[in-house]
Amino acid sequence: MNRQEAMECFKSFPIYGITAEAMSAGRSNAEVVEAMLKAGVRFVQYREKEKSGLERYRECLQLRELTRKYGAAFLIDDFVDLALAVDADGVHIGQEDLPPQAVRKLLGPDKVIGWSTHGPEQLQAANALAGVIDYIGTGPVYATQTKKTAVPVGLEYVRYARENSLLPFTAIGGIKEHNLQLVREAGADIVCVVSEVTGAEDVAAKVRALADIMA
Ligand code: 3NM
Repeated sequence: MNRQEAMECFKSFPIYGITAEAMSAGRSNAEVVEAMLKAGVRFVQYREKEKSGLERYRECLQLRELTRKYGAAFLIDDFVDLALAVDADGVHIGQEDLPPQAVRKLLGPDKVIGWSTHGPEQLQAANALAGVIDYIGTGPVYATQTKKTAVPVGLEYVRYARENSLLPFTAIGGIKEHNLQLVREAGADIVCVVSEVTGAEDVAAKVRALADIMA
């Protein structure tokens, strides 16, 4: 799929899926991702910072095949080379990674770039890069074990993004079934819910329950 089609996937379902094998109750990323896809997730990010390059590559080949089968977009966290090698639909980068312009140069014009932002100043920088990047992450809304060093920015930043972002955004960080309604009310149309989904006993049922709250 092209960049525009991938962004249509981003907007087409309220739950953005991210892998976290260490928090997947012993299941493989492929198993968890397939359950997400069956429940309607259309935008999946591979995020595994601790594995070897070879392990990541092998796993992404498998996930690329799986996401294609379900018509879902597939993004890679951080690794531009890996994204190119497996023909992913784009890359998600953080504030400490290669700058968006450099990533765009490497990826060319037809891939999605997502950028994590953690406050108004970074959101304004993202606005200035509209066209280079396609969407932003806004978080962490709440404290999270998935990214321990990150300082929570609260619902206030979700409200700020709703009012000020020129780009589509996804709220992230510590979002659970029990606080999702508040995140939605603060203005998020799309949410990344990582450990609450990957660690759920029934991943597909959890995704459906979250999507119902967002509906
Ligand atoms: N990025 P959970 S917070 C991967 O704020 C990530 O940019 C964040 O995991 C950011 O849903 C986060 O398990 C972790 O809290 C989200």
